[in-house]
Amino acid sequence: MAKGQIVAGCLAPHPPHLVYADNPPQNEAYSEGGWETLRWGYQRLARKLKNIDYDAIVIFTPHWQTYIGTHFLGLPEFKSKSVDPVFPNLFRYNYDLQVDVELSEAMRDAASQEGIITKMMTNPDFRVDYGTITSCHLLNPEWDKPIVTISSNRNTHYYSPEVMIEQATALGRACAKAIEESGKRVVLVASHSLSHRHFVEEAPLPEDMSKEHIYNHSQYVWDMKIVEMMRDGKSREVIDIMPEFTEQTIAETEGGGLIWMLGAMGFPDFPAEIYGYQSVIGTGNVIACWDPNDETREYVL
Ligand code: 2X7
Ligand code: FE2
Repeated sequence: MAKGQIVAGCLAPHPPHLVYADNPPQNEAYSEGGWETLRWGYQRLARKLKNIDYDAIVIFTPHWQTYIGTHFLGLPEFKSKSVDPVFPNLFRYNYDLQVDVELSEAMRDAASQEGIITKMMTNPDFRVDYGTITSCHLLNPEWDKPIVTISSNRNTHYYSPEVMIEQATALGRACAKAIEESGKRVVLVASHSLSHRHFVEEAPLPEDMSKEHIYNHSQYVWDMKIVEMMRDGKSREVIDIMPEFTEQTIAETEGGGLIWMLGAMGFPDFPAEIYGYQSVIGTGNVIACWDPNDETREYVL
């Protein structure tokens, strides 16, 4: 059997506003559009993924928060309605998704061997979080690949950003080992924004783009610094400054997704493809992809 491999790693932000703006049949809310820079960037990345041969998407989300250990989806199908607790007016999404349980269990076993506390989610009534749904919907609107969701255990808050870096790197290493042994070709997804200060009052029309802008200039400068390092292939340096970045901009990197993904990919030193940057209710969001294949890696933006 050929060794399995990670065929792409995506940083895929999940503001539910992007699904709302797209008006897919699964979502109950109706919009007049909005946030096109991010949505068009997602469409371009989705087209790229269509041309890659892969078996499953493995996604790490900060909106499935587990305080004791790391949990993995553990049933072949989850079907329900995902409602954003903060934006139920925008996101009430009916999903019916397939899970690669074999891969999920293999990653869980490998993580356990690294000393990480783990658990499989086998409650059929479990509601999959909106982070998973939003990023997966935008990367693969056809939902024609099985997924695995990995929860975020709250090391940054429970201990410190440094402990999160250690633990999420170990988890990434374990997942990479399991993927290699599985013989499968896998797309990794870190589902989160960058800077995360945001407005607390919604515009009367949420998609009114005359009201959308970054929350403050300093978090924009921080985001641009991170994006520049990604473009320059400095993924280790991104991790090195992450504790300070996370503290200064209350960044959603605190959940560990980007650390996990870059760790699984061995902290790539090739440039990330950048597909777009835009604010959503003041948060900073970049869509990026690390393509380990020198022949298909592109200079997108
Ligand atoms: O979860 C989110 C997010 N990360 C960013 C912006 C808006 C809403 O929800
Ligand atoms: Fe979020």
